[in-house]
Amino acid sequence: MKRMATKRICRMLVGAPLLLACAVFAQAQSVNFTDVKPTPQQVEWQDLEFGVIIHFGTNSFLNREWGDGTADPKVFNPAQADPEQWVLAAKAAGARYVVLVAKHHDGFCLWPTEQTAYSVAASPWLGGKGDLVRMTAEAARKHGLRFGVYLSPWDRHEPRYKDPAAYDQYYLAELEELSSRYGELTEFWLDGAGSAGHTYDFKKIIETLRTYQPNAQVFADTGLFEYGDIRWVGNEDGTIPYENWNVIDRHGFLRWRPVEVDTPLRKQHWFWHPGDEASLKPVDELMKTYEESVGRGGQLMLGLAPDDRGLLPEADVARLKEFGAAVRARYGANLALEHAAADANVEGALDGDQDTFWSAPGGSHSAALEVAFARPVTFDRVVTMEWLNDGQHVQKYAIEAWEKGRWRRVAEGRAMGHKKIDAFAPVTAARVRLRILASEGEARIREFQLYDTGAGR
Ligand code: FUL
Repeated sequence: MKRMATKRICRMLVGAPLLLACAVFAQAQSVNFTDVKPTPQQVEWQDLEFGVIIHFGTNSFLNREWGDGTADPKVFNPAQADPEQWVLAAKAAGARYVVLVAKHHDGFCLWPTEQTAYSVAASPWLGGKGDLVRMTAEAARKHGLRFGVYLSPWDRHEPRYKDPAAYDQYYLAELEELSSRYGELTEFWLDGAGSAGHTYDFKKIIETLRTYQPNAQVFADTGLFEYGDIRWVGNEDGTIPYENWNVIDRHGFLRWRPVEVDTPLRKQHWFWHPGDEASLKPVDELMKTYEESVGRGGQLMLGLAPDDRGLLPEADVARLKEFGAAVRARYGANLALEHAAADANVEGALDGDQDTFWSAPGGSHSAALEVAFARPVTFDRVVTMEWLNDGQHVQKYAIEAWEKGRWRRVAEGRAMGHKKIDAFAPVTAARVRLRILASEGEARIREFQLYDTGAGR
């Protein structure tokens, strides 16, 4: 808006020297972080909250994490490869999308690409007729999950890798296959590992992807930041440091770059390794990861690894199911739904419907959203969700409970964003309020939810 106004003023002014003045004037206008808004695709992607990334390939047969590109394709021979089993296990955990590593750093392709012989087509699996990208995409869609791919730029097999221009052509042709043959890609993972010192034509890569997949969200780590729509958190521990803001500054430009945190289900390992069951993360740890990723307004990407049969191990499947059940047990029964009558505006935050929201008075910088109950309720968690379509507005907030004739603060925070989980010792009250202590532009709250999780009791 501000920029359009500047243009209009500049058009009214005549004369070349004034061009400079216009440029300075435009520069001088500060852009606040709340002026930066997400794209509709970013908003939609943020609503997915939780996805899985699947690593499977020759490494799964050779007890390796980073293959060196010399593995014989003949080692890839899973007797029971079943992407539907992977997808169902992910769904039971609550995941809403699946990213398949179509090519890892070893260069082995999980689809029968026309660009190299180093693929499933050269393996004995299904007589060389198999296509794991297709099978996984179809399984995901069949069960209502979105699909995406990881195509490693770093390639330790392909001889053309030594010649950046020739390798770009190779990578672009692979990308064209992936983005034109398998339906909609929700996420495209651009991994930076191993690529230091190599030059890629990332501009062309993104251009090619966008030709076929205008809505795909490009995941990129900080080194490739300008090509991404979403950013890597910077660790693989499953934690998003708080505070987490969606708008970050890069070289003086503010950009909406929501964060994704990737962490494997088995500690340290993205691929399956034999005898590694002890590294399967316990439910408590997964819950902590969930609360420190989704609960801090970011995206959780959990790594799953089929074994040398091509199946997720039974223990992993069971753990995913337990984890999904634990999240539902904690965050399935929203006590705010039992509130006493509220006006239509407040109702927007209490109705459990993420498509409606409470709006603080227009232009306000502070406000309160109060909820009353017919009888006192006991709760130890509050989940708040900000309506982000118009930007991230809430800069400081508090949760307060009415106790013994006064408001007591039980939690406070700064960034709220897509979803914020606040935990505290159990509180029993018949009135609870969310106080917006500072917002740039009026606060809009999609959900204000209360839970009694019993955690730590
Ligand atoms: C990293 C890779 O080096 C790991 O092997 C794994 O694929 C992880 C998801 O991304 O950068």
